[in-house]
Amino acid sequence: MINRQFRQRLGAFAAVSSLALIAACTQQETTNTADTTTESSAQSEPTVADAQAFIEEVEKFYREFGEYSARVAWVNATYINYDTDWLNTQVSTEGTEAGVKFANQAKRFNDLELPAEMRRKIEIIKLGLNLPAPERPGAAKELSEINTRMASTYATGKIELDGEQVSRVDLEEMMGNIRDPERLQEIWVKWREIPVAQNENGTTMKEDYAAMAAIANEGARELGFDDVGTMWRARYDLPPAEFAAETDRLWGQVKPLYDELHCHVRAKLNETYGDDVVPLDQPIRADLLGNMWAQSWGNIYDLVAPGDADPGYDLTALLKNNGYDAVKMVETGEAFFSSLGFEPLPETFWERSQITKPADREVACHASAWNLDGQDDIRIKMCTKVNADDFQTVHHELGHNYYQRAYKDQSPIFQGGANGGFHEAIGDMVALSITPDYLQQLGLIDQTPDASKDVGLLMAQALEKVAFEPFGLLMDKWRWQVFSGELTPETYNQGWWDLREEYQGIRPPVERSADYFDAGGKYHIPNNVSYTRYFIAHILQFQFHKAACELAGWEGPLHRCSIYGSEAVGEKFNAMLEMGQSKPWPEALEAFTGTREMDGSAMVEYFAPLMEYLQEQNEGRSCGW
Ligand code: X8Z
Ligand code: ZN
Repeated sequence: MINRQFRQRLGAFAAVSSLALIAACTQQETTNTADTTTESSAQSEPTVADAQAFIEEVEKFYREFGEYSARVAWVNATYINYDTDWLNTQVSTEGTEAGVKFANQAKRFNDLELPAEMRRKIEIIKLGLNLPAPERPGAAKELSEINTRMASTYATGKIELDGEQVSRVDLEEMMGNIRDPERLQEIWVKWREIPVAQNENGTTMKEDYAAMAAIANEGARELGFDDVGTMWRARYDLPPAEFAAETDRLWGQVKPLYDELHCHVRAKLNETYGDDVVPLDQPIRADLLGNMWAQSWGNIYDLVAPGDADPGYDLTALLKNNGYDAVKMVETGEAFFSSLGFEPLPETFWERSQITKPADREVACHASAWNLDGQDDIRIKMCTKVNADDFQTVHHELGHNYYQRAYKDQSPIFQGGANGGFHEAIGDMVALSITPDYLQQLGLIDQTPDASKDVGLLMAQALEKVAFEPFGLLMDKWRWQVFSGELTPETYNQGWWDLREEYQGIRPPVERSADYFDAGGKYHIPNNVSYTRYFIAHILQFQFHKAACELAGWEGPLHRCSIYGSEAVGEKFNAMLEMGQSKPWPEALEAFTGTREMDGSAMVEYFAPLMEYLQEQNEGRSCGW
């Protein structure tokens, strides 16, 4: 959830201007300068020294008040109530106002020739806000109120099952374990009532979302972008249209693998549930794939396992039977990073993280990683359960924390991932090394399965990683359409299901009317976290893994490679991490992998033995939907 932190770091800017007289003067002064520049060319041309002074002012705000806003956001996310929502709205309003002001001021330097590093800082400042507000009075506050309300509605959402209120983390677990289609459908449908239920403000998340899109678009246009979607796509060191084409190119590389997986999974589900529930010529019912959003399918491994190639262990059971609790899961993740040569996590990580769900208050359970002071106050916030999914997520979140700490000496403007996909790929890349050999080293299994079990190992992995890609792509395709105006509140839901069918080949278990807002049932929509980052991360993590395995001297198949214990990999990895976003991402990619292109072929290579198996299995089946 890096993006939210970035927003909150911006949220800190304006706090200074409202706190100190000197800062208020600064604010006034800079506002005047910006106004005069746009209104009249009589103002003297800005110089490199002016740009330097401006950058230093922005950096000072980041440093001094990033911490303040991050601490408010942390308290809000780990103790949701009326007051912390109020505080968060306040800080976020101030941050948005300051971010808009700085983005506008940065435009003064558009035509000025600047050294590359300064030019990059100016461009990042212009793109700094996740959701810009227009400058008209009250707009930033309204936007912040809407966003806090949507985040709270999602985080505190519960449904009634058999007379009991059940929260999302428990529902997620149920979607993974239950095999009764009627029960799955019940949970699936009830969860999607939340985005259309009236909140205490008398609105629904769907209405709030439409209002958010209108205000943020107005803000984006004032900053010179077509809409918010264009602004989000502009963060990848490429023209926005080229970036969209780049994601389509990457999808084209892995789609053949997805299509084979889809065909096989549908056939196996048909064996379990029969023709009525899983017709062989239709998209797959979204509630049967072991996940609330059908985004990754690892939980139905047992239904699709290749009988003669099953590796014979279940990571969830291994963790449970070996006395792992949430803290031990995190310690195990830390030990992996330590084996690569990274410093241990600070004491404060253990004191201040939220590792399990507190019993007595509302919290945002969606996992995230934070750096509260831009230095060493790193933490995770999870509601960890002892299972394979959360073991993966622990590594994912720690990846964020180690990245944050690696780039802490960069200018605060450069404290971010080389692109959003890099930030999401670090921990996942490490988790690709949770191989049978590694589990044996941990003492979780006695013997490693032989090569005849590779297809089973790869199937489990593909259900997580390959199944994810079309979802990873369509989340923002949908938002790009919303922000561009191609979709309106009347067509939000139809547009959502059109994309779900086109890319994922899934369908809702029951007909969904235009009144619903099914996209809103996924965390990143009410929380405005862009999602293409995860699509990119799934490509990058295999590229990183391949480069790391080569560096470690591994000669076997990629899926059996574990970089555990390789300090040589750690050193080179760190060289990429400590760059933060100080250079265009191709340079960071090159520093670690030797190539400047994102490329799905490492993922395709990783799964090649499974592809062969799937093609054999699918022979004679009619695939597609
Ligand atoms: O949101 C996350 C992380 C936090 S950045 C837990 N992920 C996406 C999701 O849960 O939908 C990781 C995988 C995709
Ligand atoms: Zn993440």
